[in-house]
Amino acid sequence: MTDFKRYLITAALPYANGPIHIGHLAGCYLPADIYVRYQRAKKTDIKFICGTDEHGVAITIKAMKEGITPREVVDKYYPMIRDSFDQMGISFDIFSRTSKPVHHETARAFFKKLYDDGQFEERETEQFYDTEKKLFLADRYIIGTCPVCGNKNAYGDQCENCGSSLSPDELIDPRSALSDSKPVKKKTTHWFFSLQKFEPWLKEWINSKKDIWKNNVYGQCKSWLDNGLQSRSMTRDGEWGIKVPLPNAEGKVLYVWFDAPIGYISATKELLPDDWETYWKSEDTRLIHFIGKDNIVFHCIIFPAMLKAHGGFVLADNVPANEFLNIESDKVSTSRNWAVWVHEYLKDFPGQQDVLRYVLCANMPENKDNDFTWKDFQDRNNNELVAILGNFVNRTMVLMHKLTSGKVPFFHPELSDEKDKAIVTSLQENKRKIENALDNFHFRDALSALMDVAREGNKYMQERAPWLLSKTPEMLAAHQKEIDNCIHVCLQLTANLAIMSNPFLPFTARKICHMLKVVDRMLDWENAGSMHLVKPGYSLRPPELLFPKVDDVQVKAQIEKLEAGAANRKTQQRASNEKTDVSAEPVSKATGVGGHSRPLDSLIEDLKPALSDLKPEIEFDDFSKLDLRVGKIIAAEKVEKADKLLKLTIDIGLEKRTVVSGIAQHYKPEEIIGKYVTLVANLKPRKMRGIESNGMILMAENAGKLVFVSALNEISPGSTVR
Ligand code: B3M
Ligand code: ZN
Repeated sequence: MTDFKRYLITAALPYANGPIHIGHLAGCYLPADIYVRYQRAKKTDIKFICGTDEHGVAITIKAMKEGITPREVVDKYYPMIRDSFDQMGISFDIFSRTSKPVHHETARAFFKKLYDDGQFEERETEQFYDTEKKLFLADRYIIGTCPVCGNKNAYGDQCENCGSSLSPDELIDPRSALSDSKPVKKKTTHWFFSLQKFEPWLKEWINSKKDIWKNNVYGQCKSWLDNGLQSRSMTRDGEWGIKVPLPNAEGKVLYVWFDAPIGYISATKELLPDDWETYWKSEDTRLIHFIGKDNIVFHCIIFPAMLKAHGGFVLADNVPANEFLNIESDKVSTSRNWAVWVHEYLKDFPGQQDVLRYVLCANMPENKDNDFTWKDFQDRNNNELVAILGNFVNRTMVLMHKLTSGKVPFFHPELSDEKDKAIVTSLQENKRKIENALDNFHFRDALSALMDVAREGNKYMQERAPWLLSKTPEMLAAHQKEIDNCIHVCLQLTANLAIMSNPFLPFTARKICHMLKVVDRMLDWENAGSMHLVKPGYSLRPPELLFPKVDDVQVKAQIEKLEAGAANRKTQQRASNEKTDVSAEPVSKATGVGGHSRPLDSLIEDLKPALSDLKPEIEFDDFSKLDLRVGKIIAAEKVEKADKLLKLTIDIGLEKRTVVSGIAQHYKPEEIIGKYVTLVANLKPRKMRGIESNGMILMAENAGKLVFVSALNEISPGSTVR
């Protein structure tokens, strides 16, 4: 086995045609980040490379959909994607873009080298062409009747009804997915890379990975190789992309899957202009590609063959691809808007990045597709992060402030017993378990060993029960040394938890360091397992809350948001289908970077919620009949046997009104006292559940959640609204 001197870690380059969702995180970026943070803590020489994939049909089609240029598409999504990763703590050393000049140059030079070495065959072929959109159509964008089962909406590469794999020529009545027009056959010339030339070498190379790579990855490669490899065209017709560096190649660009993986090399060049070759061209570099399962063939067969053909580059040592993450038991689909978007999560759960990191790691689809549900999110937060990890750290800190005057107590070895020994043994065992699991890309096992450290800590504290020894000042004085020992041990465990949680929960690790008044350097992995991390006699900061509880209202709001988003998409799709009759746009196929169906879904993807239909026009007089007033809620209570209703008392200056309002599923009575509202004050009184309601408050609906319509500044109750 090679003794590696440095690591080069790549994470799949997401298409810059939409935001990132949690499927992407769980599939590829989170495992990569955990791995990299762990290696950095071990002082491994490591670079973590990523960026956006900004070429290809996925971008062109998104541009067509939005009525903007491809450049505008990538300029819109690049910062969004970059910021989502950044805020989630995905700690790339560089997050570049394939539209940068350094990449264009690198990819063109790579192509040219292969061309000069005779690796391409120039071939004229006939391809389907959309005369309306003036585009050659990729197989996936041709739709027609399946010759096998008669499904009218089969794709040019596959029928999703019967599973047959097809070629566009086999479709009956083919039509363009982009314009619905009948495509024509047109001649075009392309450059084909003879993959089959590399078949014997690939077979041997992949075979050497048999016992090292994950089964799913090795299995896919093997079946590709068993089916025999064919030449693949490495160029496309089009304007958006990297121009083919040949004199007779007007209107031709590099195939996106040719240029994208070279993006890893160009981004490294951008990061290390003088040193990138050390990383890419030394045998003792360990190259690891983190990807989602639908990118396996590109990273394990085509890119290695390209690198081999070029010569001089290292090849992937491992490609720990993950499977897909489903949401609430349903496949992620950006076209149906069935997704949890990272930028929205960050808004809805500010400061709670580690909760998402934790839940996604705990459910990581390592060997099979897995499911994310909001209920599980709540349970894992409340029952694991809050109840086990947060609770241990919090109790330790509180006890230290109460029983050892806010200082790290000394340890009195003469009172040490078996329990103290056992806790250290188990700490070190769990440390080894984490290392072993992370070294083998078993992230879930690693996380569960981390939680075992906190579990053991809670057990130790519970057995020592210092609170029982300190009921009176006399007792405290008598037992001070035992209490000191317990708190000392728990503080050392807390410091260990910071070190060991750092790869998974980097925000939490830093909060713990802050409380313990230690510098981030303590997080170096070599410190893990030590019981001498915080120094006796030092005074520490007050405890900070690590994980707030997630309540039912939040969970319900998220589920409603998901469902409302999906429903909005449906209405919109229906409306747009009626207009343009594009009844058969390709929907989801397998996904990109561990999510689902990025390029294809994006055909009909549009994240803006549909505007509901406007009501018919009214006269000003109709409007002026309304007496709208600013009011302030001064009391609120549940209405018995009516789970939707709250009885509110509203101060409108001159008087206090009783209003019954249907907001009980959105707000608890105690959280709305003092809120300013807009009241329709002259609405005819109405009895609900025996209570007379005098008016109605205005609410706006936002993705299923009701919010109060109120003036931005607090103004006196009774003010009129005009
Ligand atoms: N952009 C595919 C995807 O998002 C692609 C990955 C490129 S990695 C070099 O599915
Ligand atoms: Zn079929």
